[in-house]
Amino acid sequence: MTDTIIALATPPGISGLSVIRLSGSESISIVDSSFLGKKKLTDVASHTIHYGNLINHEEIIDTVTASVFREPHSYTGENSVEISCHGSPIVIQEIISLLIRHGARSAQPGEFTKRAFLNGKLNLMQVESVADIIHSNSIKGALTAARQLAGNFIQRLSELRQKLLDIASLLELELDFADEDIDLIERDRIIKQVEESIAYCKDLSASYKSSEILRSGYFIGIAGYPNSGKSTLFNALLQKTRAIVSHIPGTTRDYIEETLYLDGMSVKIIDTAGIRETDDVIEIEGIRLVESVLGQSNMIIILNDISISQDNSDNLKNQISLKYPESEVVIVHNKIDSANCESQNTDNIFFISAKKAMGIDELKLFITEKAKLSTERVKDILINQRHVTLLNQVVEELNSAVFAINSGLDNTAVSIDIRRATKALGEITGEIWSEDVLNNIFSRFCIGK
Ligand SMILES: Nc1nc2c(ncn2[C@@H]2O[C@H](COP(=O)(O)OP(=O)(O)OP(=O)(O)O)[C@@H](O)[C@H]2O)c(=O)[nH]1
Ligand SMILES: [Mg+2]
Repeated sequence: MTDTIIALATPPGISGLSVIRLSGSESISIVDSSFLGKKKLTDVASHTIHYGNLINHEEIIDTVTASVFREPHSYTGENSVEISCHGSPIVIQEIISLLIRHGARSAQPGEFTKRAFLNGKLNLMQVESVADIIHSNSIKGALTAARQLAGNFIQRLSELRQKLLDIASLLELELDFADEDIDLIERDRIIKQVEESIAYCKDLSASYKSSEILRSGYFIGIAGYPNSGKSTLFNALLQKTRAIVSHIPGTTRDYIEETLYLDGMSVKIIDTAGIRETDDVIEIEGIRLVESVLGQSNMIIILNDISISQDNSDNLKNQISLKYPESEVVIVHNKIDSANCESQNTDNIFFISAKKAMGIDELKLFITEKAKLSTERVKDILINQRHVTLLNQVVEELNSAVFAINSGLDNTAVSIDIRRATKALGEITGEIWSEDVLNNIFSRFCIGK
C-alpha cells in the first residue's frame, strides 16, 4: 500500500480549467469523502469521468469532473483521480487542503513519474524524456523526446549492453578451460566489437551539445565595441524596442536576453555591454558579464561600426575567436547607411544597417540555417549531462579492455573492464539504478508531474 499524493498538475494562476491529480491506493476513497455525484467514485469503473460537487461541511467548494483510473491501468500504475476544477488559485488551494485533511499528502517534484518508474510503467530514459518534453524549447526537441518516450532507443543500448555481457561471460568461461588453451572467442573479434561499441558511445556523447540546443535553445551573443549599434541590432532582430539605444558609448551595462522563434527553433539573443577599457565600476562589471554570456553562446556576432572603418573590430574578432573556439564567430558590419561601402555579404561576414533595417532578413535567414544545422546530429535521443558522464565512463572502460587484450593480459582483467562498462550502460538505461540517480533525475521535474 502506498500513501496518496496530491498536486496541481496544471500551471498555477488563473485559467479556464485546472487539473488536480491524486495517486495512491486510497486516492479514490479520499476524493469520495468530499465528492457528491450520481454515484460513489469507489463504485465506478476505471477510465470513467464523473460530474459532481466537492463539498466541505455541506458547503460546495466547486463543481468539478473527476476522472477515475484504477491500478494498474494508470500513469503511475496506482489508483489515481484527476479532478478538473475551475482555474482559480483560491478554489485550487481549498480543494487541495480539503483532500489533505482527508488523508492525502503534497507530492514532491516528479513524484508521480517516480511512482510510474518504480511500478515499471516507464523506464529511466522514458522518465527523462518526460522531463525533456515538458522543458523542450523547440519542436524538434519535443518530437525527439517523444520518440525516446516510445522507447526504441533504449532497446539499442540494451542490446549493446547484452553483447558486451556475452563477451565478458565467454572470457570468464574460457578461464575454466585455461589448461586446454581453448579460445571460445577470437581476440580480433572481441577487439572489433569493443571498438564498434566505443565509436557508437562516442558518437552519442558528441551529440550532447546539439541536444542541449534542442532543449534550451540556440544562444547568440552580440558583442562589440561601445556604440557599434548592438542594442539597435538586438531591437531590429526582435522587431521591438527592448533595449535602450543612445549615442552615448557605454549605454548597455547589464545583458539582456530575449527569445525568437525561427522556424520551430528557439533562438536566444543576448545584447551585451560594449567592450572597452574603462574605470567605471558598473561598466567593468558589465564587461565581465559579457564573458560569461559569450562562454555559453553557440554563435557570437561581432558588430563592427563600419562608419569608423572596416577593420576597426578585427582585433576583437581575433581575440574572441581564439578564446571561444567552440562558437561560430560572425562579423557583422553595421551602419552601412552612413559609410561609403559597396561590399557584399560573404561567409560569416555581413553588411547591415540596424537602424534602417537593411540586411536584417538575410542575417536572420543565416541564423536560422546555422541553428538548424547545429541540431542535425540529434536523431534518436536527447543526450543529457548524466548520459555524457556515463558514456565517457563506458568509453574509458572499453579502451582499457582493448589495451588489456593488446598487452596480452589475462581474461580476468579484460572481463572486469567490460563488466564495468556494462554497469555504466545499465545506469543509462535504468536497468541498474540507485536512489541517488533517481533523486538527481526527479529534481528536474515540476511538482504535479
Ligand atoms: N547611422 C546609423 N546609426 C546607427 C545604426 N545602428 C545604430 N546606430 C546609432 O549608433 C548609436 C549607438 O547605438 P546602440 O545600439 O546604443 O549601440 P550599442 O552598441 O548598444 O552601444 P553600448 O550599449 O553603449 O555599447 C545610436 O545613436 C544609434 O542610433 C545604423 O545602422 N546606422
Ligand atoms: Mg547597447
